Amino acid sequence: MIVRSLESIKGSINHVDDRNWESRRFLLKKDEMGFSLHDTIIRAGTVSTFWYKNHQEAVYCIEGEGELEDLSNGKTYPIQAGTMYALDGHEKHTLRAKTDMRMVCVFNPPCTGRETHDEEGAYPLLSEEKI
Ligand code: 9YT
Repeated sequence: MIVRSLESIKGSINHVDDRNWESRRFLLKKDEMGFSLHDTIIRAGTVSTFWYKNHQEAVYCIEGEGELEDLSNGKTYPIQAGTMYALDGHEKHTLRAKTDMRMVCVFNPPCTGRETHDEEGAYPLLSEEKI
């Protein structure tokens, strides 16, 4: 069994800080669960375009509000605490955060640890990396 607290992840190697967001990564590939689990804050006022070509991602918003735009068809969706979206088609998308948004994210295949977005908004498919 694996038991981890957010407090133990804050400030560790599994706390990844990027310009528009910070990600506290609870479970990674090396945990061998078949997915990774992240607690992410998207910063208020930021606009981010992501395109997970190599991953599927489900995102459950538990705090804050913003807007999601599916760039494959131009549709927009309000996102607030209690709303989930799943990128089952690897959709390129833009997230506009009105407030800080706290998101619980699951990635398949799992992230290995230190991924940040490349210039296209994707995470590379990294090989197994024991940190
Ligand atoms: C919602 C989203 O995709 N945020 C970017 C960060 C990512 N979820 C992560 O690595 O936690």
